[in-house]
Amino acid sequence: MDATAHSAVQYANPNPPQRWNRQQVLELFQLPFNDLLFKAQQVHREHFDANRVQLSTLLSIKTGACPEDCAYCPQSGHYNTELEKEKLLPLEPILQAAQAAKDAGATRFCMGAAWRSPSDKELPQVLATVKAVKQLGLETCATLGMLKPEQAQQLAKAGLDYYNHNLDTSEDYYDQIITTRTYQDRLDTLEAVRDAGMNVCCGGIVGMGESENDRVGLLLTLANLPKPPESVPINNLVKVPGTPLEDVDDLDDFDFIRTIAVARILMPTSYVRLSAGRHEMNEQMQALCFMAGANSIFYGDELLTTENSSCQHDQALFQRLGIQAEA
Ligand code: SAM
Ligand code: DTB
Ligand code: SF4
Repeated sequence: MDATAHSAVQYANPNPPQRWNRQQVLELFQLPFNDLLFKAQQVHREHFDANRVQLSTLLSIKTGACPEDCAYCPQSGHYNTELEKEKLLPLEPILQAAQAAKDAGATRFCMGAAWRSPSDKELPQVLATVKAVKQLGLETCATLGMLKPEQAQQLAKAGLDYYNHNLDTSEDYYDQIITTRTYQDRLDTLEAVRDAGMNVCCGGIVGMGESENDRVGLLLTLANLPKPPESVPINNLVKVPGTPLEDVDDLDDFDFIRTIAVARILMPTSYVRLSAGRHEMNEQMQALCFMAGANSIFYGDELLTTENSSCQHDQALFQRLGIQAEA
């Protein structure tokens, strides 16, 4: 089928959620680059101001010694990445970081913990932290691992606006990357988050040696969730020495940009976040990602444990591109 004709029909009615099939998604990936970018930019402009980007700032509130074996992750206790481990941070330094993020222009503050799932002992401290961060006038986001439905409800009640839990890759490639939790575990957590009424932030990582078919599978699963995630982080693998993926081949830059463009087309009303890996990208590459429909970034000198493009650098880039930060 001609992908252009098909998707034109779909764009006409983005409500109720669209259902995509594998062939349609593959056809999008295989469009000539300029056609794909043009289409993505059209979809983007139907739903968003094309010159506005949302800023989220990350903080690792509990670092390292994670029992999971995610092959990309510097915080897994299974690998020696010479990371400085840290217990759950007390409220005060978290609030200071949140205030600094707000002062620098971020609208959302995302707290990450290297847990398989939050313990009953530690969750109350996180709930109090979420409440306090929200009182600063920031949107709140957390990524704490798997959640049971009751835990998701407690977080929602504390005022958590977004929960980040990524599918990371396709179901087919998944067991090459993580063995300590299943794809279904991830889908169950996403369901618990949805049922609790929070916004879902869910995406994945590319550049982990996966095939184009795996990138198709990841985006297809995301777009066909009962409701597409409000926020879709697309990470380009940050290769950390000591992790099993430290020497994996780079993904072709154009294939990364294509992944952003296809995400934009499949999930027209979602924020697509140009996420980890930005520090390793030049300005032209980032500009093409914005052209392809990315409209959110992680903003701050650090991601969780690795370097991010600096705030200063990002502000200069926005200035050069005429991009405004969402207020
Ligand atoms: N432990 C929690 C979990 O995995 O659900 C939350 C924190 S975890 C670090 C959040 C996400 O960061 C992962 O799902 C993965 O997508 C991303 N991530 C971690 N290490 C990365 C890396 N080296 N490069 C790119 N993305 C990475
Ligand atoms: C997401 O998709 N990417 C962020 C956030 N969600 C939590 C994390 C990226 C981590 C990159 C490696 C690090 O800094 O430890
Ligand atoms: Fe642990 Fe999350 Fe890293 Fe996996 S991605 S090892 S669960 S911190």
